[in-house]
Amino acid sequence: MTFFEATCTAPVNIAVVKYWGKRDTSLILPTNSSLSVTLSQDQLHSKTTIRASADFTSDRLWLNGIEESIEKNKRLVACLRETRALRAQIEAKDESAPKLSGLKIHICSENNFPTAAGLASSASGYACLVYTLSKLFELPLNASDLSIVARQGSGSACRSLFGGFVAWEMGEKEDGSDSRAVQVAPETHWPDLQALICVVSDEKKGTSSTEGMQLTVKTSALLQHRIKNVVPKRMEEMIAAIHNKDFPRFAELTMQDSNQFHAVCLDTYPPIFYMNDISRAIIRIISEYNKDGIKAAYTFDAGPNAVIYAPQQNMREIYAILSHYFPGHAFEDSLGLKKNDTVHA
Ligand code: 2P0
Repeated sequence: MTFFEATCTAPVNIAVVKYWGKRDTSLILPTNSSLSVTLSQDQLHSKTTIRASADFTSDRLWLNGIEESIEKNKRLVACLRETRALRAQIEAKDESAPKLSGLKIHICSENNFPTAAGLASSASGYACLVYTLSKLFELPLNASDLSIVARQGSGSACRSLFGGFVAWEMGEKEDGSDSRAVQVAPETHWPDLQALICVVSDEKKGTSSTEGMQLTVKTSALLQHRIKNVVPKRMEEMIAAIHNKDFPRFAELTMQDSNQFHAVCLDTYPPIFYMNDISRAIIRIISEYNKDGIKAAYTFDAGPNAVIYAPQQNMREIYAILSHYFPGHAFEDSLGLKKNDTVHA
């Protein structure tokens, strides 16, 4: 059997200025810009292998070893359509280029962390899918161009095309051609910053991000205030804090943005609750720890799990404090920018 094959990995990213809301649900254009930190892919990553062959009779997909339908997944279909069209342009220009755009493909993708744990599996998954397709088809696109395709798989995926500190610029155009990810600072910029993942629950979340955010767009007046009056200035301040490696300011902005994201969820009608009692206990513990000066930042996404950002020197202490309050739980391997830990609470 003759075949063409590519295998790649892509990392998880955790937002410090959150994306929540779409102005266009099919192109996945957001209502505000966002900014995230990409974690090291040494521990948390998606890995995808894609093979194209004239012997295949249909496109097929396996996620974590289980076959899933491609046709039912409009977003995956969009990523395939876009990358095949780009490949077809190459083949039209260069007679000698192998005719890959017309071949059926088989996709195998897996995460080395629990998909249901709400740890941004769609972000690393779609970033990995699009990056692997670009390698298979030898597309002459940079990471920012590819982020436009990955965004159509899952919004947050566009930020996982880069390491380090990454902004997703919302853009203004209707066709989405300026809604893309850009690197604010590389992964080498702030090695002292670490991330601790606290797994509060590995159950699948009740309200999916995709459904939840559109209910927020429809019903929340607070979201309109956030979009217009808060995020534009916060993006600028966050970028400055990152460039200056100003941890107290970075931490304050991160916690405020997490708080406002969850306030916007509460302002949705009917309200959406992502945090639970343990999440709120973690907020109280970190707030108490920061009483005499900011030494750590918490952030929560669309689920109860916490991510704690802190300078390396504080991480052992934070780990010890959280283990004290949530004893008897398994501690998993280190993860992160240089090294993070997972606390099961
Ligand atoms: C973020 N989240 O910025 C925010 C914070 C969750 C809370 O991006 O519909 O899975 O696929 O574009 O990307 C989760 O939303 O939603 C998310 P879709 P996605 O990381």
